[in-house]
Amino acid sequence: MPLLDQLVAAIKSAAVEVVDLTAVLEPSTPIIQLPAPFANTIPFSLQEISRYDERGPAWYWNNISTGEHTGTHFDAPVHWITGRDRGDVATVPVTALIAPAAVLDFSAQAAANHDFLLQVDDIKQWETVHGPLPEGGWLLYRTGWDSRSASQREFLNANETGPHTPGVSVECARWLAEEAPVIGIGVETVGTDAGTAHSFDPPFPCHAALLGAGKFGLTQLQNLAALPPTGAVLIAGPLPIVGGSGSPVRVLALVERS
Ligand code: 23J
Ligand code: MN
Repeated sequence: MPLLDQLVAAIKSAAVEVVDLTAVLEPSTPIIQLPAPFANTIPFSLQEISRYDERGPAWYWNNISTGEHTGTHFDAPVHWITGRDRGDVATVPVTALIAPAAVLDFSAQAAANHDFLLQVDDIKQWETVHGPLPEGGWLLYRTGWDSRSASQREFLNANETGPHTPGVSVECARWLAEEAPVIGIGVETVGTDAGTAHSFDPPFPCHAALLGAGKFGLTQLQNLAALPPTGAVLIAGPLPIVGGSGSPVRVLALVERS
């Protein structure tokens, strides 16, 4: 049977499961909140154009308002100053949008320490068990943070000292950018950097290093718990916004069930 017929049959029989990793978009979908004096993104919303009424008797449609970085979204290299001469979200090669994924589970560590930072040694330790990170694929960083995504307050987890959400150390961000074979990192949190990363040197190292190296970010992923450590294939569909720094994205994973 041709390969694609095999794939279609496998999806139909559930030998290949399709797992949705995307948060729904609605006005309550969590968004990042940067401190003053920085400008912030808007939440998602619908503005009704017509709904089977005098404005359009047989049709319902809306305009949408959203930030590029609202909900489950894709960070393109040009999002950060280190990637300012690199690609916008419309230039991401389609081959990057269907790619293998490794899933590294640090949900226990993140539950015990909301400021947990992934280290190079954590990844190397994982590789001794599961093999190398996938060439041309994604590192998906599971922290259990998706269980908080119904509440902006729980998701951002801020107190008087700012947000407290797990992330990546400065050294690990550089290693992912310069040495790891992956095209990007996907996280469950509101951004690829830790909640406290504004105070790191450099600030927001995941954004600075990965986007500066022409790599990508995926945020606010859900259901990573349903994926195996290796073998899943990610399908990510950011909108090709010309000049865009990112886009809301539908992310699906294909998982072979034996
Ligand atoms: C702008 C400034 C800082 C950060 C972010 C955006 C994001 O996390 C994002 O969505 O890319 S940390
Ligand atoms: Mn972003």
